Amino acid sequence: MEYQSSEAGRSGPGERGEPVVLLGEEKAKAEVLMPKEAFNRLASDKISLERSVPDVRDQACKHIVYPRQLPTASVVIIFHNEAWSPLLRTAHSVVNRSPPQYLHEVILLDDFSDKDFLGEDLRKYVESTWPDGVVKIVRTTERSGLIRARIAGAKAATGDVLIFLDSHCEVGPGWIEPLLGRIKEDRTTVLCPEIDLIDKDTLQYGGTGSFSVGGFWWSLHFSWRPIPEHEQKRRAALPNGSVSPIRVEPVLTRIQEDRSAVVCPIVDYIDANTLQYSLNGGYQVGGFSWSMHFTWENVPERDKAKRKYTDPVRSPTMAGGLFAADRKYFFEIGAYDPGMDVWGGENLEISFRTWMCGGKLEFIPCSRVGHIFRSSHPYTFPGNKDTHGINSMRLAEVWMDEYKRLFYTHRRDLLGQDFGDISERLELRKRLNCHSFKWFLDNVYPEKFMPDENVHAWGMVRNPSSNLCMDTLQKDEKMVFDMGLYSCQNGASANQVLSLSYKDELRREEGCLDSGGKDGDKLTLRQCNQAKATMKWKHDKKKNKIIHEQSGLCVDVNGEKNDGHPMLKPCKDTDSQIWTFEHYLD
Ligand code: LR7
Ligand code: MN
Repeated sequence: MEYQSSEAGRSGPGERGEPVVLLGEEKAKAEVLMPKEAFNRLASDKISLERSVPDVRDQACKHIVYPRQLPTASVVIIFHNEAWSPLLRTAHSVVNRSPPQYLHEVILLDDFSDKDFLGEDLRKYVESTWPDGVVKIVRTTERSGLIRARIAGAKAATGDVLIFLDSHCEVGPGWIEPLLGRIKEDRTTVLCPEIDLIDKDTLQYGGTGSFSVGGFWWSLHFSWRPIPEHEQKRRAALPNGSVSPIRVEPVLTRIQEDRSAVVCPIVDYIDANTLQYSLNGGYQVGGFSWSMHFTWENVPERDKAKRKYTDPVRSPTMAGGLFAADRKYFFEIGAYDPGMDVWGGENLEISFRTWMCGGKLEFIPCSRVGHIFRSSHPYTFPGNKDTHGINSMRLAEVWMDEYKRLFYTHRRDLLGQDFGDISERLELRKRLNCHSFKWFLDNVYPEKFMPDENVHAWGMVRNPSSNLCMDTLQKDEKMVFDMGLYSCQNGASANQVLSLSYKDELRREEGCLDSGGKDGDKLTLRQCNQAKATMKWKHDKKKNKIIHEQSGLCVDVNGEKNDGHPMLKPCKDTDSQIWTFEHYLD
C-alpha cells in the first residue's frame, strides 16, 4: 500500500499521530482561544495538513483482500465556520488514503460560513492543490444546519456511495475499502467506521481501544455500549469458517501481496449428471490422514477467532457524523428529516429508520477514522433554540409510537411545544411499510431497559410519613453517586423514577442501587451488574419494606432533611422504613 511507504519517513510536530504540547507564550495563547474554538487550534496549526497517523487496525484487517471492482465514493464533508487546519487535514487525509480509482469526489459542503478565509482563500487552495478537481466546494445560500447541509451534499454527489464525515477528522490507512466492499455485498447496509479519538488539546491520534456499538438514552441522547452478548453469539455462529464474500476473487492479488503463498479457490460442485452448479456450503480447509489420504477439516479455532476483529458488528444506533451508505439507497429510505434544525437528533432518527424500514446498521472494525471530540459547539444556534430537543420531538413523534412517553418523561418541558409539520415523514413511514418501534426494541435492541414495562413496580419510591422520595438530585446517571431524598414531586420529575426489575434490581436506565450491606451504608447508584449480589433488593407491597437481600437490612429514610440520603438500618417496625412505589404492575 503506497500511502504507507510515502508516509513512513516523515518528521515534524504531530507526525504518526503523536501529541503536540505547547509551552510558555504559545500555551497561554492557546488557552485564550480554547473557549471560542473548543479545541487547541494553535496545536493543530503546527501540524502538517498531510501528517501521518498510526495504523491502529487489527493485524487481521491487513490480510483481507477486497475485490478489485468496488463502487465509487463521494465523500461529503459538511462544515460551518470550521478552522482551516482541521478542515483541510480532513480533505488531505481522504485524498491521500483512498485509492484514486474508488474516490469519485470529495465535496466540501460549506454551510454558509462567514469566516473570510473559508471564501476565496479556500477556493484558491483547493483549486491549486487538487487541479484534477477531485475536491469540490459546494455552498449553501443560507445557514442550513448540519442536517439540511448533509442533504444538500448528498444531492450534489454523483458517486455510487456516500460517505459523510465531520470537518475535523483524519481517516486511517485502508479506511475506505471495507466500507465499499460491504456495500457492494449488501446495498441495504448503512456503515460506520470505528471512530478513533483525536485529542482536542494535543491533537494526539489515539485508537478507541475497545470496540463499542451505539445505544441511546430515553432522553434521546446517544450512548456507547459494549457489544452485547447476542451480537457476539451471532457473529461467532456465522457459517463455520466462512469468510465474508468480499474475500473472493483474490488469488492474483494475494500472490502479488506474498509470492510465497500457494492459493486454492473454494471448490464448488458441478453435478456430473445434470451439470447443476451448486455452492460449496462447507468452506473447509485441507488436512490429511495418517494413511496419507487428503481430508477436509473444519477451519481451526485459531483462524476463526481472527474474524472477531474484522466482521461487521450490528449496532442499534450510530453517533451520527461518520457513515457510508449506497447513494440511491440513502434517498430511498428517506435521507434525513429536512424539518430538523442545526444540530442533534438526526443520528437516532436515521438509525431507527434504517432498521425499522428494512436496512441494517453496522460498525466496520477494519475502517478507522479519527474525530476531534470538542467540548462545546464553536458556532451559533440561530434563535438560541434547543434544536436537539425539538429535533428529538420530531423523531419521537414519527418513529417511536407509544414509547415516546419515555422520552417525554425526561423532557416534560417540551410537552405542548411546536415541533412543526411531520406529515411527510409519517407518509414516508407508511410508504416504506416500516416496522413498529416495538419491533426495533425486540429485535435490534432487546437489552434496552424499559422503566415501566416488564418490571414489578416503578415510579416514585415514597416514604409516606415524611413524603420524601428517592431522588437522584440531578446527578448524571453515568457517574457513581449516592441516592438522595427530596420531597415527592407527584410523578413530575424524572429524577424520582426508579424501577423494581424482574431481576430484583432497584434501578434506572443503566444504573442500579448497590450497597455495602452494613448498618448506616448509603445506597449507591452505579452501572448495573447482574452478577453482583449486593445489587439485589426485595420489596412487597404488603409489608412495604425495601430489604437489601445480601445483608437482610432495611432501607430507612434517615431523618426528615430534604438533602438527606436513604440508608440501611436493622429492620424494625417503624414509619421510617415504609416505602411505596407509585405504580405496581403485579
Ligand atoms: O449548522 C451547522 N452546520 C454544519 O455544517 C452546524 C454544524 N455543521 C457541521 C460542523 O461543522 C461539523 O462538521 O456539522 C458537523 C457536525 O457538527 P459537530 O462536529 O459540532 O457535531 P459533534 O461532533 O459534536 O456531534 C455528533 O452529533 C451530531 C448530532 O447532530 C452530528 O451527527 C455530528 O456529526 C456528530 N459527530 C460524530 O458522530 C462524530 C463522532 C462523535 C462521536 C461519538
Ligand atoms: Mn464533530
